Amino acid sequence: MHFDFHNNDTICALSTAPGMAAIAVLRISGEKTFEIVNKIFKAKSKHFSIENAQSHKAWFGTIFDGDQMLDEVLLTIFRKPHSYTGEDIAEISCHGSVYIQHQLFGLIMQNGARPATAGEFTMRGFAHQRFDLAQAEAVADLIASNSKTTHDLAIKQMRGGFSDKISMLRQRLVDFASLIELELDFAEEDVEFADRNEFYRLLNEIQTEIKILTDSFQTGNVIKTGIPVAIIGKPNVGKSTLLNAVLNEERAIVSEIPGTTRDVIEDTIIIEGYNFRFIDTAGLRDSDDIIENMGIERTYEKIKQASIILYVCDLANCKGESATEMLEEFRSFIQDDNKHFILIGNKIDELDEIPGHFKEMVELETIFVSAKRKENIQLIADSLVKAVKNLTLNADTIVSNARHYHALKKASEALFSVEKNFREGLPTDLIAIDIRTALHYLGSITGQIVTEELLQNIFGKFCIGK
Ligand SMILES: Nc1nc2c(ncn2[C@@H]2O[C@H](COP(=O)(O)OP(=O)(O)OP(=O)(O)O)[C@@H](O)[C@H]2O)c(=O)[nH]1
Ligand SMILES: [Mg+2]
Repeated sequence: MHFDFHNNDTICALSTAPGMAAIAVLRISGEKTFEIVNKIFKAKSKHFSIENAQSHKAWFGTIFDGDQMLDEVLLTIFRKPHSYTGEDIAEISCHGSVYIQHQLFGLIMQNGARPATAGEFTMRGFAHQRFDLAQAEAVADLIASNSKTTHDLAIKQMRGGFSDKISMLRQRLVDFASLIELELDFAEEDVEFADRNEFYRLLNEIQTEIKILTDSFQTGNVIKTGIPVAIIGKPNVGKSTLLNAVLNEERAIVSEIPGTTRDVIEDTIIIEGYNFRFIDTAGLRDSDDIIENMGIERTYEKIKQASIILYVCDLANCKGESATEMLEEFRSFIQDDNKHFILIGNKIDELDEIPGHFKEMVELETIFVSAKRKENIQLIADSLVKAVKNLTLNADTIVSNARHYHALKKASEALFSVEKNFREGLPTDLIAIDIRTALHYLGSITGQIVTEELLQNIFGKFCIGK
């Protein structure tokens, strides 16, 4: 695959999913687009001519292969530079028969186009500065998004909020770097154009911004893979029953024997558009069983990774000492500020009323349910959705792309050494190298600096036809 920005080929691909459908869309982009269309498309309207037809308008007509009519289609044209690729584009919506798709594609090839490679349309849009690299990547994320949260992330990034932020940081650094480079030009005269204190302030500000962004990566990642919700508690309290109730399927084995779940069981489910990953764990207790202990160890690992913890207790067996012990264990977990805790009082079906000591715990979010009878499960769902809204609303920009995250980390490391070297009085030319490194990494996010390898990596993952 080549990413030759100067290639003038006219490219074509099926932009809708392959296979039979009501309609299919073939997209053509490049210099010969209208010439090709002119040879195969005959508009219904007598006033239509490809030279004069208005951009961003659709035209009804017929596709001919010589004298043979292939299909009745709708042709939409976009004139450069106001198109997705920045080139002349034609989109032909034909009937979605596999035969028609195939014949039409062949016809376009015969008349001078070649098949587009994966992501080539988007790559051309990037080459013609219709959007930057982070925005192009957001297009791929948008297509891949399958829940409200991943969709929200992609839309935000596509609109460029993140790109603006990075470009702004980089521009300020560029301004400063040019002063430093100026000093290098006057090396013999030992002058300082760049005010060091102001520079430290600038470095600080940039580092703070980068830290906010890199910290948000955890949230971004969580949103992409599903918000991890760990179900924890003592053995036999009904954790697996609760998992099954939430998923609405018999996913985990349930039994009256304490220590039934030994390995971690995970499954994802979308609630109100949010992707949650539920994790059922081994009950927490002191055990002599090696396997069970391994499970308990894994449980602690999962607790660390989870964003939300559902601590389940068995209300029917939670009186006196065991209640105190349980509450202590629960309180020891909620020391962690980064997690959202919800106490689940299970097995309400076995009680006439909620025990008093739980009512006193009102400062903690507590939900009373019967996992077995699937009572009040909706309250848990509501509460989870509320918690996620808080999680995502707090951050205006969330980094969800691993490439961006690593570039930010690298930029931050370089800036760290810039400051250190400045303070230690190292020569300016050495410092300039680190500044250039930081600029390089910041620039690689939005695509101000690209390599062929990087482009290949990014666009190669796109669908063909996008
Ligand atoms: N009455 C009643 N029994 C329940 C409820 N939820 C679970 N149980 C019962 O409690 C027992 C233990 O349920 P599990 O879901 O296996 O409990 P667990 O917490 O996963 O247990 P371990 O995997 O051993 O840690 C089973 O006999 C369930 O039928 C409930 O809401 N009401
Ligand atoms: Mg279990």
